[in-house]
Amino acid sequence: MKFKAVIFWLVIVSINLAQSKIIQDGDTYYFADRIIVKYKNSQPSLGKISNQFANKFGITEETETYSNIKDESTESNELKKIHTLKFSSPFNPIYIIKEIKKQKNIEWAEPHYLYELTFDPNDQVYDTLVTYEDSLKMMHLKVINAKQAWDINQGSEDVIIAIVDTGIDWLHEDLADNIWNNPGEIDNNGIDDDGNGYIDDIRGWDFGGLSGTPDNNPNEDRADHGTHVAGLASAVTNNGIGIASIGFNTKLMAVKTSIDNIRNRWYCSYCIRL
Ligand SMILES: [Ca+2]
Ligand SMILES: [Ca+2]
Ligand SMILES: [Ca+2]
Ligand SMILES: [Ca+2]
Repeated sequence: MKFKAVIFWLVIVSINLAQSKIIQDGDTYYFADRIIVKYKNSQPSLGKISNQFANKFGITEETETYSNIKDESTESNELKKIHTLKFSSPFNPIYIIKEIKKQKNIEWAEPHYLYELTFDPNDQVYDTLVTYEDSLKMMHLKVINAKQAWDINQGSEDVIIAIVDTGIDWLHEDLADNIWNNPGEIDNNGIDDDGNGYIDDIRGWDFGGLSGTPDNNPNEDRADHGTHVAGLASAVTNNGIGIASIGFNTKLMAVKTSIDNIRNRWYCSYCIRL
């Protein structure tokens, strides 16, 4: 049997995580000293596994994998059948899994996999968090688990986010590369080239204008709100400066709905309250 076990022995990477060794098999990582099992029946216990098996593999600890579940729904009761088994023997978990599946009460068994988070932006504020104020600036990313989401999706240039606000400073060093440019419009020729009803709308539109008259320049008249919101949505990220943003590969369209130098009042195409 020992010779058979050698077949399943993979290189144990000499890294420790909370004093547990991790096995690397190609791009896959899993704990070397534990497996996850699901029992077929309820109220599982170590006694459901034969003593011979437990002794052979040195099973030392068994815990409910989802121990914080309190309700008695059908789904929860199924999750309660999932347990983590720790063992002290040097066998590879893959081999133990193969053997434990022969136990009649085991529905399935698999390694305790580890998933590596690969993206960690280097933006100055995100990376250093040297001050309390910096940590507040980036707290929203932690609250929404942005780091985990970035490993799945970081936004797309095909997505254009219209920031309907007080305009955007599109020359801002942490925004400029993500500002949308209207591909159907030729700048400053006095012609509505794309026929959308707006002349020379290169980066968006200013519905408020200087004094209530719309214009084609939705630049924020003063650093206030719209530029901030644009940065939260799609500041250039992993560029070593400024902040990290949520969907940083998306493009930003400036739709200014405020009148220059007026705040705390609102304006729209149909109504003005000043
Ligand atoms: Ca146009
Ligand atoms: Ca034009
Ligand atoms: Ca303007
Ligand atoms: Ca940045």
